[in-house]
Amino acid sequence: MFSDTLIEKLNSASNVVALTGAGASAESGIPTFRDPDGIWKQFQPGELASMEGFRRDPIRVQAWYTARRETVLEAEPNAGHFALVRLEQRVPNFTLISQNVDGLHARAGSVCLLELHGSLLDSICSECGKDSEPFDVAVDAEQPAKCECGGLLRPTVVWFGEMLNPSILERAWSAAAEADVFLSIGTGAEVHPAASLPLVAADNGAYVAEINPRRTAITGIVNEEVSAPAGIALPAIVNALTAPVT
Ligand code: BV8
Ligand code: ZN
Repeated sequence: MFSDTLIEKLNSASNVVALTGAGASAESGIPTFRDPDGIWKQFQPGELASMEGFRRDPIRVQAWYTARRETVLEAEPNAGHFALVRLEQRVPNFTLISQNVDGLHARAGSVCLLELHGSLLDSICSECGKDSEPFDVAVDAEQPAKCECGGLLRPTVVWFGEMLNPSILERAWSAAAEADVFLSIGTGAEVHPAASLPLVAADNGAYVAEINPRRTAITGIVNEEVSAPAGIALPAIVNALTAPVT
């Protein structure tokens, strides 16, 4: 499933970075975006995960995020999430960069976590920016959920066409540039700027391993393909590491 080289590199690494995408939550029952049964197969990204789509049909977008939040709150972190927590405890400097907005890494106990695309668990007002209780909107609702100021409530995620939080992106970029080992886990590596992070790591000499049952946009540039689900590969990789030097 994986090489001795990967284990040797992880055993001797100072800086390890993991980038996760929707595939890391697949074994928790959360649909991915671009797999055959993925979310984007039913909807166009621009329709639902963009300010234009939100303005065009706020009830539809709020109902979509309400349904996704309910799915996520019923889900549990999987063995891959927990293996990343063990890896974080095992290596000197570990940074987990996630594109996922489901909060499962935090629930599993990951500490050094950069949520590049925000979180669907929280809501804010799209006009005054005030934090709000999560909205709960059904697709047949008469009215969209609004703030006291009258502004529409939205999830605290980064939509297509929106800038990522500059300081979070900066921290992710420098972690990738300093990585000795970079693990790209469960991402199709199609969404930018996240998809550039494995390339930044590779350009700076990191050993890049991809953990994904399928090939992706970056499979051609990685040092190692671990063609297995994250929930199987990650625990096996962490179990293969030598015990930390105490
Ligand atoms: C921005 C939050 C500046 C919302 C999301 C440069 C080049 C090209 C395009 C662009 C570019 N710069 C900007 C763009 C446009 C755009 C973009 O990248 N478009 C793509 C589609 C071409 N990017 C943006 O708009 C970004 N903003 O750059 O700002 C700017 C500003 C104004 C104008 C221009 C530029 C913002 C991007 C963030 C969008 N928000 N999510 C929400 O989730 O509701 S992105 C969304 O996609 C999720 O975050 C998701 O995580 C992410 C990436 O998808 P993946 O995670 O990779 O999921 P996917 O389904 O694709 O793949 C799953 C993989 O898992 C598969 O490979 C599968 O094989 C694997 N898998 C399945 N099961 C398992 C598994 N792996 C392991 N184990 C398993 N069990
Ligand atoms: Zn408001």
